[in-house]
Amino acid sequence: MFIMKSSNNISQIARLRSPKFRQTASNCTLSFWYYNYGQSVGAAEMQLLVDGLKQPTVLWRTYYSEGDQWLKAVVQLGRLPHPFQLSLDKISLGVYDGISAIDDIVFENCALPPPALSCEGPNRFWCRDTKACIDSLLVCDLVDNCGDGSDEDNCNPDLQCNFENGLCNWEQDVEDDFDWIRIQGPTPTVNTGPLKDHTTGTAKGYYLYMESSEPSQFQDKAVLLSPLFNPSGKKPCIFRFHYHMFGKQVYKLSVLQRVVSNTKGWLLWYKFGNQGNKWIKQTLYISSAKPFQILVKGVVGDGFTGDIGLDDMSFLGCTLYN
Ligand SMILES: [Ca+2]
Ligand SMILES: [Ca+2]
Ligand SMILES: [Ca+2]
Repeated sequence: MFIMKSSNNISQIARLRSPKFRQTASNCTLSFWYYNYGQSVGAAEMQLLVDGLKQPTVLWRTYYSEGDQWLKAVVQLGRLPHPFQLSLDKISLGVYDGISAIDDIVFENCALPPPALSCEGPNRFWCRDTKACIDSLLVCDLVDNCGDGSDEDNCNPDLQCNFENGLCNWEQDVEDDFDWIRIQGPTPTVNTGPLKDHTTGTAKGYYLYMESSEPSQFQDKAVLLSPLFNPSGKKPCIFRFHYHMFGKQVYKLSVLQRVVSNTKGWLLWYKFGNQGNKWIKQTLYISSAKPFQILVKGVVGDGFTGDIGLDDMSFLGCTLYN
């Protein structure tokens, strides 16, 4: 499928609509090949149109000529429980010629998990309606892995935050350089940051991000503080979170643990640099003989394409300290 732009059609939009799809599973991705070449070929974007949602969600964008070549785009769709359509929009710009084309649109891992005849063992969870047998580490992690929501039923709201209504029981540190920002849709700078949140996979959902543009400076830090937890018992306390580190100048995200007698804390995990335009889940096991707190620290890189996103943070097997 292709569009050829010539000098007599300025500022016209061509729109290709997909068939309607019913739903997708939590690991669903969409990939396609595209071509966008010409002196002023202009921009193209793919939008997600969800039933009952007025606002479209931008899934992918190309802004200008990318040379005489086909390139592959991979888009994370995740769990979409409502019917939806995709819309590919070609936005013409300028007066010279250009060609935009698309081919080989593929959905992967989008079917709901298959039913199991039985589901035994201490680390398994049997889904209520889909009868899928999933890892118990996926219970109460704010992702509908079952496809019927049963792994996210009866969870303690004090142990999870999807940022849809604020920071829950997390807090901004006041001894760092700046704060995490709660936002919907894309971050203000192009070619960095998420286009959508992780919970809903649409422009309606909220997430936190660390702004790397002015007035932030190289190595400025923004720290988010968890509530206090009781010492872990025989089993460790499990912390799950989703991060997004996309942009050439993305610097560092780290997770620390601290207790009252060691307020600087110690490093549990870190990640450096660009990880691609996708949300990634991380699971950490935490042991502590004393009441403890978790710190999530973002550090600004040397440039403005360094936005970092956070969403869907949850704890399993942990209890709040009063
Ligand atoms: Ca889950
Ligand atoms: Ca702060
Ligand atoms: Ca969210």
